[in-house]
Amino acid sequence: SLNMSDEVKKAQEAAELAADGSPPTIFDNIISGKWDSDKIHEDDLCLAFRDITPQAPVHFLVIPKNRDGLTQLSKAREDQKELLGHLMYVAQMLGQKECPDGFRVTVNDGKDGAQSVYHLHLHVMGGRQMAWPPG
Ligand code: IU
Repeated sequence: SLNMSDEVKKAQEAAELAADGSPPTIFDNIISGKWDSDKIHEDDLCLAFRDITPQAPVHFLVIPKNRDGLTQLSKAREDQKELLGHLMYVAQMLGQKECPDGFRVTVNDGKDGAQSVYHLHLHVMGGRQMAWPPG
């Protein structure tokens, strides 16, 4: 529609692209180091780096290094439960360090979730009073 925000439009285009064989995303270049990013954590399984368009004073993403079909949360397989738990554990570990008064962890899934990058990522946001409900 005419009122559709650019952000939602981008997410819808990305959803169509992802349905078509899930091409690699910009996050692969961040993982490989080909693209610069402000990394705050790295281990065998995941990487955390600051979002280039922060929505709060603290806003970083936690992503699996190996996407392995995890283009989005709803593609999770049973054998990935441990990895999913690790991502959430790292999110809270970094979150409470930077935001002792609390923080929000968000996963946008698919078109209606306004997901724009098809490589699973946990948003961690804080450093201010977050509002509810989200848009
Ligand atoms: P989403 O949940 O798929 O909409 O979130 C993607 C996020 O990735 C979004 O907040 C972007 O600002 C962020 N991001 C980034 O940090 N670096 C990039 O090079 C790109 C997107 I492209």
